[in-house]
Amino acid sequence: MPEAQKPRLKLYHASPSRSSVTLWMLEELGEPFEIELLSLKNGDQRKPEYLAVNPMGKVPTLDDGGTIVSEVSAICCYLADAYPKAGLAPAVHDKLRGPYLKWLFYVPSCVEPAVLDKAMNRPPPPRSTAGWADYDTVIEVLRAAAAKSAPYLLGERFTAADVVVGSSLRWLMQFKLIPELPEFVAYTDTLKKHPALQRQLAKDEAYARQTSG
Ligand SMILES: N[C@@H](CCC(=O)N[C@@H](CS)C(=O)NCC(=O)O)C(=O)O
Repeated sequence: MPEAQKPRLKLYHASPSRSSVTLWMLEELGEPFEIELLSLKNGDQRKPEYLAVNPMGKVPTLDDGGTIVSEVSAICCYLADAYPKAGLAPAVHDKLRGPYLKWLFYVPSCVEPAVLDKAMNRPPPPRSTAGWADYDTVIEVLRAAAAKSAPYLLGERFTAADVVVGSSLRWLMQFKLIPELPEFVAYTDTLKKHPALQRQLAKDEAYARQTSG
């Protein structure tokens, strides 16, 4: 594609992976974007050219016209703020901004480490030292949020927080890392009706085929 016609947004992506959350986010955003597909199996994420954009050697990474952002929740937060037309983030002084940010970052800060503690059968660190609570508490907080969703975490307003929390719940239930509680199933079933999520799932299936060989 000639340089002048290239979209501003580029996602360094691997499928299936946590990067799929940001692919869904881009689909919700409705802006043109391109994908640079990495094969984790082939170790593309550890090649010098990729380490230059993300020294952690992890996907995803977003390049927005030269602004580089990594970390799933940071990318979703960035996109929602940088492209406000899509209405995926409450404004800074909106009352919903606080809970929005909390849910956006609850997944990497609390859900991931607590679920990993349990999945790896490792004793959780002492409560007062760890930045997350024990697995049961973390899951109960999520369950209560899903039970209150109407139909989204912030009520009628769909936001980037639903992209992050919803993706995490779907993925964790699929891999049996959290129980299929009726509250989680009802909430994620609502999200599955989003055409943007359906587009992400279809694209990821095709990308996974391309890089599985
Ligand atoms: N904290 C990172 C985690 C990203 C991550 O763990 N990505 C995995 C795929 S799910 C990865 O790139 N793994 C490849 C590797 O570690 O070599 C984020 O939120 O973006």
